[in-house]
Amino acid sequence: MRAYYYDNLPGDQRLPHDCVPSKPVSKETLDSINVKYWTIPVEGYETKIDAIAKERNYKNRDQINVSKAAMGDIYEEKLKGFFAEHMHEDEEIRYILEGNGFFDVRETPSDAWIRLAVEPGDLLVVPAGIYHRFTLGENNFIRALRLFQDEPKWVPHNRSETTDINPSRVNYLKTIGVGA
Ligand code: KMT
Ligand code: NI
Repeated sequence: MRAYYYDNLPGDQRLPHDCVPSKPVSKETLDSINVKYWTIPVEGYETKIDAIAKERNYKNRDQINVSKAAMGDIYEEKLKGFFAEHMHEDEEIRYILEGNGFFDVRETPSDAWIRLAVEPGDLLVVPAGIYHRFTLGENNFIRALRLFQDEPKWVPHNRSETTDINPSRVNYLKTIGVGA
């Protein structure tokens, strides 16, 4: 998984939006905002994912196929929802099986966007309370496993003054050592 600062230039969200020259983001920087990732080969992934789910106490999972063919009429609307800056109240794991895309996560306190280019085999832990968004890449397709600790609370809370004081957000800021 490549991580770099988003260029903030207008244009198609599906393009890489890498700066020129690129500004790579280190694992330490990702650690500082509590974003964890690792790579697990897709071939035979089941055993390893099962072990991680067990170790981190994840009880539920589903598969999401983001493409026009799989989603039909709700495709455009879903894509818009994914790309609106939001947070979730629970930690969630994404494991990419096919296709590709970009998760943009906010660095705090700078508020800069960090772009995570995900591809098959990438496993990403999205901490509760982090502001983020998602877009497909240019091939318009991704298939991913979504792992949830408890019941899938698949509710995105779009960033606002209300989410700034959401307990999950406040707790996230405390975890990364940034005063709310
Ligand atoms: C999110 O949290 O926005 C998503 O999980 C997007 C779709 S998963 C490929
Ligand atoms: Ni989300």
